[in-house]
Amino acid sequence: MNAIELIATQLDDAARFAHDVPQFDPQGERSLDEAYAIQRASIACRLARDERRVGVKMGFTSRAKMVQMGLSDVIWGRLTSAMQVEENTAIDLAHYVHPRVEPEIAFVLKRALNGDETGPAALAAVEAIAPALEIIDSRYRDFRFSLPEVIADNASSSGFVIGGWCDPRIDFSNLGLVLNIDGRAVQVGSTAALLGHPLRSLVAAARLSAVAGEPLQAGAIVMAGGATSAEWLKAGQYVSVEFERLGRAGFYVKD
Ligand code: OOG
Ligand code: MG
Repeated sequence: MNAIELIATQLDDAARFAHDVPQFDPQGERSLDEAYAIQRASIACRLARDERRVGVKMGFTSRAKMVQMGLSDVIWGRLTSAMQVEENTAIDLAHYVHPRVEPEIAFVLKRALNGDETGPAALAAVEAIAPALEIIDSRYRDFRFSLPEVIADNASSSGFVIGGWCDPRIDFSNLGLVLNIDGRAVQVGSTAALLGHPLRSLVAAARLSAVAGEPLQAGAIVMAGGATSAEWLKAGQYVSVEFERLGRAGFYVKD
């Protein structure tokens, strides 16, 4: 096993058995190519266990998230079938290290996308958009990481919840949203926080996926990135996001 496969396996084990691992590159000295190679190898372990690739998640597409985590490059990760959490079901904290939740918008494609799409061309390939929640769970101790480390760790991707799909012809450039925990508003934001327009996140997802040799296909889900800071999850909570015009998505955390 080479160094990339070794780190990939450690991160895969950490995600699978819900334990943390020490940082392997706290100063962020590894190249981003190497970091994405670790990510690819770690996702390959999941695919070998019969999970399917279902799409892509974008990270650090809003200022709120960049500031919260202290990093400013847009990153991406791979979504697999096992990460999807059905709406209004309960997750069990035993399966996570130290999860957080953040409000996102999700796209599903009806056509494949190349790496050099314009915003309008990317929009024409969108089947539907939906209110969504991402459950992020860094595998590193204390949720602390450098840029190559978070990339290697699949951009902290852990789970995603998608609400009802909506017509993408709705103007979703600046829709208000509220993240609620147990009925209390804990974060308020707008879809405009995502690179000024969530479509820019989709265009970036198409570009980065194509560069990686895995262009986005019809049916792919794209999570556009957290519009606000993330909140810690605790036992017994009910978490929901409410979007202007798009509706809501929610899930429970087991007691
Ligand atoms: C990294 C993942 C960032 C987002 O939506 O910006 C991300 C993290 O915050 O742990 O998912
Ligand atoms: Mg996110």
